[in-house]
Amino acid sequence: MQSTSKEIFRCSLRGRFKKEFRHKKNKLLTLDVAVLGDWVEFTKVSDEIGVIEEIKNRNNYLSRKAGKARGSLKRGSRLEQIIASNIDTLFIVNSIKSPEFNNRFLDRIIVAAESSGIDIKVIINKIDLDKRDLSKMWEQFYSEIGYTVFNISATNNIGLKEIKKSLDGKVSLFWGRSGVGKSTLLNVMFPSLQFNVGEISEYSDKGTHTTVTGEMREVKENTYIIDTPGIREIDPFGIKKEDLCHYYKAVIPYIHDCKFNTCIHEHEPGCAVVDAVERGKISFERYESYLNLLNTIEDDMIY
Ligand SMILES: Nc1nc2c(ncn2[C@@H]2O[C@H](COP(=O)(O)OP(=O)(O)O)[C@@H](O)[C@H]2O)c(=O)[nH]1
Ligand SMILES: [Mg+2]
Ligand SMILES: [Zn+2]
Repeated sequence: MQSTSKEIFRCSLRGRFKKEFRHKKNKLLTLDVAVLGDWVEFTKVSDEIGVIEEIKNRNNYLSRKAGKARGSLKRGSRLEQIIASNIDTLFIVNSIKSPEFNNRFLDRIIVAAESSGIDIKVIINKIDLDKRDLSKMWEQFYSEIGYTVFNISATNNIGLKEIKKSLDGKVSLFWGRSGVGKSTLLNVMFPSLQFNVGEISEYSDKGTHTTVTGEMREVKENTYIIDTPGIREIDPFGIKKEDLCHYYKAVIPYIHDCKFNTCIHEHEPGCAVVDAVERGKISFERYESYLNLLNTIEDDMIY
């Protein structure tokens, strides 16, 4: 919902949308018709209520596979859950400790965002807990691949100015696991936000899904931020095995030199990627991350 005059309307959808949106082009069924970040046309019903008439085309959107429990159609099929649309920058928020830095998790988010063509920046929070300077090592690792990395401590207000500077005039989405400090970081940069801190989201105690909708706020003229509930797992949606390499920046320069154009860079003969790993041109860590994700795609046949 968005009106230029900054009034807030609670909108419902015209019924026809539900049918129209069921079949997306190359993808499976999606969970949501209108999503956070969408620009819409709506008719005013009252001062607070409206009906959405049109959803504008999305410049991009970030999604993942929805949890298996919800809305499964067939065995093995997974719905697409859109986190938000029309995003200028995705800040992937991690912490170096509590919870422990998890580069595999980060890589999965990177793949999801790269496949959507979204600009990515990496945040490593809680450096006040980093006794062994691991955050520096990871900063270097991800910088070398080509991502901007911010090492910060939200509670100690270290490194936040740099992040704040890069938000102007944009829609920025903050995404990452539960407890890494997304809400804290946003509250420290913009005290008026008052996002809840320390909330365990995504699953209730019984293990069922709770709402996973984020929240968009305008923090300055034309500057929007989206806080999201923490996530526990992320499987990028709709990525085929043969396409995965396109979302690994470090691997891309080599993929056209493979002997077979069907190469998925696993153990095919004449694979230029494997060769580059052996020659130290691609870090083994990066390659292992690639293989790790490749293996999880194997099980999802339906697109
Ligand atoms: N030590 C430390 N704790 C932090 C930092 N940033 C956030 N926290 C704590 O981490 C917990 C989770 O923060 P929260 O913002 O709710 O995380 P979210 O789930 O990603 O939104 C809270 O107890 C915060 O006080 C930090 O820089 N250092
Ligand atoms: Mg939060
Ligand atoms: Zn190859």
